[in-house]
Amino acid sequence: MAKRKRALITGITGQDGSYLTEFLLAKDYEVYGLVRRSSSFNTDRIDHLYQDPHESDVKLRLVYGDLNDASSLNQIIKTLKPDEIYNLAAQSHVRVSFDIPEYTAEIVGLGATRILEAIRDSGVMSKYYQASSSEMFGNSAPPQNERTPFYPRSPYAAAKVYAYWMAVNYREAYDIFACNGILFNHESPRRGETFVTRKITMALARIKHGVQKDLFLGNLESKRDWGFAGDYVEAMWLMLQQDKPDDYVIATGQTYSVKDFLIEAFGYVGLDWEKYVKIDQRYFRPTEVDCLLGDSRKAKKILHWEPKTDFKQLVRMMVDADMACVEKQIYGTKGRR
Ligand code: NAP
Ligand code: G4F
Repeated sequence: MAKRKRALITGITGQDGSYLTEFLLAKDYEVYGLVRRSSSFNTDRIDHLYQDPHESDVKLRLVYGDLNDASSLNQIIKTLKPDEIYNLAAQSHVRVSFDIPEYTAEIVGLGATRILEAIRDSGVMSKYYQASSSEMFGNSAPPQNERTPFYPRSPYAAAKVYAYWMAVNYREAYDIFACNGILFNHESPRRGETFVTRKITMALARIKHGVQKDLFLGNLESKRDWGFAGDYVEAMWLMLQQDKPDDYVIATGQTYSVKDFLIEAFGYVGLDWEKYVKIDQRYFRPTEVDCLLGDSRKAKKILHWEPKTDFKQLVRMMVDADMACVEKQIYGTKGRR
C-alpha cells in the first residue's frame, strides 16, 4: 500500500484551512493543523472533521504552535517531516493591518520566513505553499496577472509582498519547492464575519428576521474579483503537484463592487438595500484598493484549474447559509416552525 502523504496546514482554523482540510482528507492525506493557544475554543470551522486522537487510523491531528514562535515551527517540521506545507496563517484583515502594522508584518511577513528557514534547516525539503494575495497588486491597473507589478496599499499587502519574494528567493537560492498562490478574494459561508461579504449576508439575514435595523459599511464603490473558497483550495493543492514550483494567479475573471454585492444579496430576499445601509467613516481605509480583476489563464493552462461557482451562486449560497444560521439562533435547533 502506498504511504499516505502528510500535510501541515498553518491557519487550519480559518476559512481556507477548513476547506483545504476537507479536500486533503478526501484525498486520503494525513493532515496536521497548526493551532495557536486561545482562551476559548477556536476550532468551530473544523469541528465536523475532528477525530479522537485516541482512536486508531487518525488522519487529522492538531499541534500547538504560532507563526511568531520559530522554535515551535522548527520542532514541528523536524518531527513531522511533512510532504507538503500550506502556509495559510495570517493576520488577514486589511483594515486592521493599519491599526497593528508591526504585528501584521511579524506574522504575515516574518512568519513565512520562519517556516521557510525551518524547512531549509530541517533538510526535509517539504513542498511549500505561500498564501499570497491579490492585495499585493493594490494600485496596479486591472486586469492583474503574474506579470503585473506589485503596488501594495496597506501594511498587510506590503507584508504579503515580502513573504512572496521570500518564497521566490528560497526557491532560487536553496531549490525549495515553493509556490505562491496569488489568490483573489474568495468567500463562503465560513468567511469571517468582519469581511464585507459575510458582514452583509449576516446582517441581511438578521434584518430579514427583524433582529437588526441597520447595516453600517464603508466604501461601497471598490470592486473585487470574488470567488468561492471551496473552489480555490483545489488550486493550492494542484500547484504542489506540478513537476516544477511556480507562481499562479487564481481568480474568476469577473469584478463586482460592494454595491453590486448589496444589490444581489438584498434583491435575492426581496429587500431594498438602500433602506438599511448607512455609511460609517470608521470602515474606510487610509489607502484603498479600487479594483481587483484577476487574469488566471496561466492556472487554466498549466493546472487545468477553473472556478466552478459564479458571483450570483456565491451570493445566494452565503445568504441561504446565514438565513439558516439566524433562524437557528432565533428558533433553536428545530428552525422555524
Ligand atoms: P482567516 O479566515 O482570517 O484565517 C487565518 C488563520 O490564521 C486562522 O486559522 C488564524 O487562527 C491563523 N493565525 C493568525 N495568526 C496566527 C499566528 N500568529 N500563528 C498561527 N496561526 C495564526 O483567513 P483566510 O481567509 O482563511 O485566508 C487564508 C490565507 O490566505 C491568509 O494568509 C490570507 O491572508 C490569505 N488570502 C486570503 C484571501 C481571501 O480572500 N480569503 C485572498 C488572498 C489571500 P485563529 O483561528 O486562532 O485566529
Ligand atoms: O472584505 P474586505 O475586508 O476584503 P479585502 O480588503 O479585499 O481583503 C480580503 O481579500 C484579500 C484578497 O484581495 C485578502 F488578501 C485579505 O486577506 C482579505 O481576505 O473588503 C473588501 C472591500 C474593501 O474595498 C473595503 O473597503 O469592501 C470594502 N468595505 C466597505 N465596507 C468594507 C466595509 N470592508 C469591510 N471589511 N467592512 C466594511 O464595513
